[in-house]
Amino acid sequence: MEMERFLESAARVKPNENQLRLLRETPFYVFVHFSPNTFTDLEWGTGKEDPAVFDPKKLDCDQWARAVKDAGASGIVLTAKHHDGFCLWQSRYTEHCMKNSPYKNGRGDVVREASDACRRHGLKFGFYLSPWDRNSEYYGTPEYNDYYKNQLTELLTGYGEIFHVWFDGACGEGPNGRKQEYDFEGYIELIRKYQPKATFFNDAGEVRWCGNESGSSGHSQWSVVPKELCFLNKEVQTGAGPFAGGLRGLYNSDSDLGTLPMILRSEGLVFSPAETDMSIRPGWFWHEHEEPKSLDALFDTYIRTVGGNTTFNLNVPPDRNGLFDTRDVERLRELGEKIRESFSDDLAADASVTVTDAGTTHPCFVLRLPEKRKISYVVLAEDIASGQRVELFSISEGAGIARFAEYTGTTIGSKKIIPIELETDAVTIDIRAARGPVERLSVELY
Ligand code: FUL
Repeated sequence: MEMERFLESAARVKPNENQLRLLRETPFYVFVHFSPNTFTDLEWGTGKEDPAVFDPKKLDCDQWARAVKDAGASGIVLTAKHHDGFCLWQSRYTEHCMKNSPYKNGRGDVVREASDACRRHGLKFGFYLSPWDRNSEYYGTPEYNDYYKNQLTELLTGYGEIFHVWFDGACGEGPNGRKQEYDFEGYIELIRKYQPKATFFNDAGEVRWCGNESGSSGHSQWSVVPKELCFLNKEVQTGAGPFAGGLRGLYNSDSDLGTLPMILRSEGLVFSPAETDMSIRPGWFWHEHEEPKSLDALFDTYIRTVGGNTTFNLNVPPDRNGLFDTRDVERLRELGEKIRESFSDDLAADASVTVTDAGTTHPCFVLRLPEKRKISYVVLAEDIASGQRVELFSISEGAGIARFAEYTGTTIGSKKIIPIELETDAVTIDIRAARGPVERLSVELY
């Protein structure tokens, strides 16, 4: 009985409005890594760079925005400050910022230009503000948290609506050799106060890291995970599992996060969807001799991430002129085209659907098409607003569950894209197990 009650509550762990908006409206966005590193050819700046090195002579954030739209993405997350501590805006709290860059004679503000361009092009805008700061003299002391909060407040209050705040968990040494204890809870309070519609990303956040930077999303990707993992997410929605107590050393790279054996041992569950971050190039920053990944690699990552119950944050770094590299712009255009082409003609729109065992934990959906068609993708989506439930499902060809399934899967969540090769006039989706009744399942066929 205890088990049943726990599963019932696990089936009802829901996203908050901001998480739901992110999953539904902005599942694909573009990270923009831009800092003195772009000019010094580094990935991690030392913090000792002369601000004068940052001089993007042809900065054009509209060019970024157009390329992002062409890719089919719907937002930008800009590195307002990376680990080197240089601020891409006119911060009142440091001289290590645009005030001392030759760009626009020290009056430039890249955050302003990027956020304005996003608005002009109907994109959402968010920012990355590195807690690790290799420049600030305060780093490693309690004053640093005030310094960080002041900067966070500048960004949260000066640039219109923010959709996503990216808190890098990296915590290295500052200029004085000390490490910092970050006051994440205080930072999060500021987001809630000034941008109540924004989500925040962190290893342990409201949106959590998928655990790698190579674009792989887990086999069983759950948005419902133990609070022990996402401890900065305070919206705990269940009591402890029936076998609580034994979970140790969870990390985002674990492949079994949120699975049944794990949640039964948790102290409580939170809704924290994963974000997959990956760069279009080997580095996060622009380096002349690096090339963008192939179209196939990017499209495949899109399928596995947006179509694997995670959001996709694809990094595209501007060059020294402040422009996206033409090679990357071309790749983004190709990617957008391929996504649009692959998912433009939903064959399920003309299908007649019958459901058996509707509203139970094991419904079966049969889609009959007017004629035989080639199917390359099955796209499934749970009604994520009411929780994530499906634990096992199969897809078979024909009307009715076949002995040999064409595909068997575990989780679905907000979107599951399944590449498949079928030529048929009927497809059966059988939900084999779920944590609670599956009232609705969206099925698209391409
Ligand atoms: C990491 C950083 O150290 C990298 O430079 C990059 O910003 C990546 C997105 O996050 O933690």
